[in-house]
Amino acid sequence: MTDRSAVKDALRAQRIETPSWGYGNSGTRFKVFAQPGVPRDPFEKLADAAQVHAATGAAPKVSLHIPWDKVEDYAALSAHARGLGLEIGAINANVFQDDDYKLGSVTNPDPRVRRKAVDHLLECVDIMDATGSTDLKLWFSDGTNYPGQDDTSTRQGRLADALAEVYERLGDDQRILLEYKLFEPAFYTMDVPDWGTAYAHCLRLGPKATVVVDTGHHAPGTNIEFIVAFLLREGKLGGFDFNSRFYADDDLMAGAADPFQLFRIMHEVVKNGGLAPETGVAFMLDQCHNIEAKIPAVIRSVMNVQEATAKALLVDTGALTAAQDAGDVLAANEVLMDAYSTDVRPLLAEVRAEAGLDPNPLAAYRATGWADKIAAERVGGHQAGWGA
Ligand code: LRH
Ligand code: MN
Repeated sequence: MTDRSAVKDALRAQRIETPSWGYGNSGTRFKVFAQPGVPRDPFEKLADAAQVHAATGAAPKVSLHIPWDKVEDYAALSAHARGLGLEIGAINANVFQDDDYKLGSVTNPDPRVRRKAVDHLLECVDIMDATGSTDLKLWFSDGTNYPGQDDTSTRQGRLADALAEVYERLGDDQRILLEYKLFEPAFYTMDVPDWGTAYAHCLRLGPKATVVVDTGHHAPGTNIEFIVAFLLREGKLGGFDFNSRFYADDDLMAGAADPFQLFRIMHEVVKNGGLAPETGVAFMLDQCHNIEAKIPAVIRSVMNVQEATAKALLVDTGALTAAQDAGDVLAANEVLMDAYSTDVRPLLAEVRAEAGLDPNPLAAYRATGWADKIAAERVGGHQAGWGA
């Protein structure tokens, strides 16, 4: 697809969902560093997300995390979002921070704890009804630390029962986005450790259950773009949690640690029709900005996804297919590397300028003085964070 105007149309239409928790304080088990001006509530998080959308024109949706974004009136929060030109995106359930969940949430040996966990998932569907969100994102920290600690098949049965009950509750336009993770916080088994397990559960559930690929949740060296191509072909890719990492679930800015991997992923997305809105792939960021300024970090991440997408859209698919069919290994690789080696920043600057945006979103944000404004205004109160 090297038709320049079609490439620009696709880039203009791209939408990236930002995480409410990306605007709050976060860290590691060693330290959470506070920053001046950090939001104290979901309303302020949305105000910061609106700055990202104003600067990039490509981030009108914000994912929420419950209870980190718990409010009295979710309809009011949704109206506040609309007032800022935003929309509430995925609702992330949280069954990983309660003392009751030490031995698991929906897979816990104790039926009282399983009931509590499922009730929270159902509460998140109620919140989706109130905010107009269509996506229930489920990540389970459930797992074991030692061989023999619990029975894997029994836990899979408990997981399947819980998912089936939640699936039953979904409205017609609502769906489950099931996220997998290889390890952490459990270190022997995770109950949804990989794409295969997530895919199998989603197949069993039905068409409203899809898989989320968090780019930080794989063993080092995993070919993530293979998983993406496979799930797209099966119509089971619900979305991405984009971030990047050098080692484990580092949750660094998308594309920062491995821009070539992000390009390879977006190449499979483009090639398998994943950019088309009807494919329903949610392009979400899931990151933590432990030491860097949060809003510019989110803007940079949106730009990194846009750059990877632009390079993927510039792949000469005709030449690629011809070389592949001819078995010309080097020629095929060259076609892809030509696209990857293309400096797409001028093209994206052009797309932004034609949309009436500053060609440089980071400069646009700096010019607003928002960082100083919130540092001066947001004094007192309790800065938002993971509350772990
Ligand atoms: C788990 C995860 C999940 C979110 C959390 C913030 O590691 O990727 O998507 O609930 O991060
Ligand atoms: Mn994630």
